[in-house]
Amino acid sequence: MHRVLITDSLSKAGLKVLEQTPGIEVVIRSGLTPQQVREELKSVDAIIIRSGTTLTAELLEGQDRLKCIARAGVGVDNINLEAATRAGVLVMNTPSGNTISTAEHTFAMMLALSRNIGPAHASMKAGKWDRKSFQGTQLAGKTLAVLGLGRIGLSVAARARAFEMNVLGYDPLISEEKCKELGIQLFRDVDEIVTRCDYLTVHTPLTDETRGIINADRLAKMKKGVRIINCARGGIIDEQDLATAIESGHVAGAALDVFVDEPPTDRRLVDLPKVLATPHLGASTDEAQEKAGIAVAEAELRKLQFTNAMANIDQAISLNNTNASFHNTKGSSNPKPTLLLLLVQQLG
Ligand code: 9EZ
Repeated sequence: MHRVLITDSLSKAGLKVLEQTPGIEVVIRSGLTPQQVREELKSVDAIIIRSGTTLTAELLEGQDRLKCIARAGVGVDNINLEAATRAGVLVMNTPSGNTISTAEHTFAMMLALSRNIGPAHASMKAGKWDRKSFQGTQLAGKTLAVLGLGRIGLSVAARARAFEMNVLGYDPLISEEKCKELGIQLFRDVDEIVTRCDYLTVHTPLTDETRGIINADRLAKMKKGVRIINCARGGIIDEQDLATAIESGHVAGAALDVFVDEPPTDRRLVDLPKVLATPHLGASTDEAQEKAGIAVAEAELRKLQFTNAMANIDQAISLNNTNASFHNTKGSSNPKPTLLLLLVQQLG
C-alpha cells in the first residue's frame, strides 16, 4: 500500500483520482506544524502540497520512506530542491493548469488599472457619484511589453493582440519564428524593450537573474506614464524602486497580485492610490484549482509507478534475473539505462 499525505487543500476531483486507485491510501492532514509534518512524513511514500506547506531541508532530512513530492501548481519555491535531491526524493509540479486563469487575471488587472476600476468602485461604495476623477486610457493602439514568454506570457500576448495592442516580447529561450507567428515583436535586450512600451507585464520565474530585473535603472528608462503589472512572482520588480517611481509620477500606476512577502508587511506600495492590489489570486479560479488537483494526483500516481518500477529493476538486476525482453541490445553490462528509457517512454 502506498500512503500519500496531503497537507494543503486538493480539489475534490483530484482526491477522487487518488481514492479510486487501488493500492493508494490517502492521508489528509491540514494545519500541521512543521514538526507534525516531519512526523507524518516518516510513514508516507509521497506528499502532495500547494503553497501552504514549506518543505525545508530539516523536514526532508532522513525521510527514508518518502519518494515523491508533488506541488499542485507552478512554483516549487516552498520546497528545498537540494535537500530533496540529497534525500533521493523526486519533485514534480503541475505547471500548465493555471495558465489561462493567470493570464485572465493579468488582463483583468491591466483593464482595471487603465480604467481606475478600484478607486471608482470604492468611491461609489462610499455613496459618491464622481465622474470626473476616474478618466482612464484605452488599451487599443497601446504597446504592451511581455517579459517572459512561457505559457502564461504567451497567453497574455494572445489576448493583448485581440485587444488590438502592439505586443513586444522578451525571453531568452523563445524563437524568432514563434514570435512572428503570434504577432509578437521579439527583443533580445531588456534595456531596449522597456523604453518602448506603455504597459509592461512580467511572466518570468523568480530566479537570481530575474529578481529585480525591473529596478530603478530600468524604470528610469521607461516612458513617463507607463503602467506596470506583476501577476507572476513578488520581487521580479523591485518593490521600493517601483514605489519611488510611482510617487515621482514617472510610472502612472501598477497592478500587483504578488509580493516579496505575502501578505506584505511593508505597506508602502499597497497604500499608494495608484497601486491596484489583489492577494495572489492569479490561479484562484474553480477551473485552475480543479485542474491542479487532478494533475497533481495523476503526477503522483505516475511517480509512484515509476518508483515501483525502479525498485523492480533494482531487484531484477541484483538477482541477476533481468527480463530478457528488456535486455540492453548494445551489450552494456548494466541494463538499467535501457530499462529506464523504456520506462520513461511508457510513462510519457
Ligand atoms: C529571464 C526569463 C524571462 C526566464 C524565463 C525562464 C529560467 N527562465 N528565465 C529573464 N524560463 C525573461 C527575462
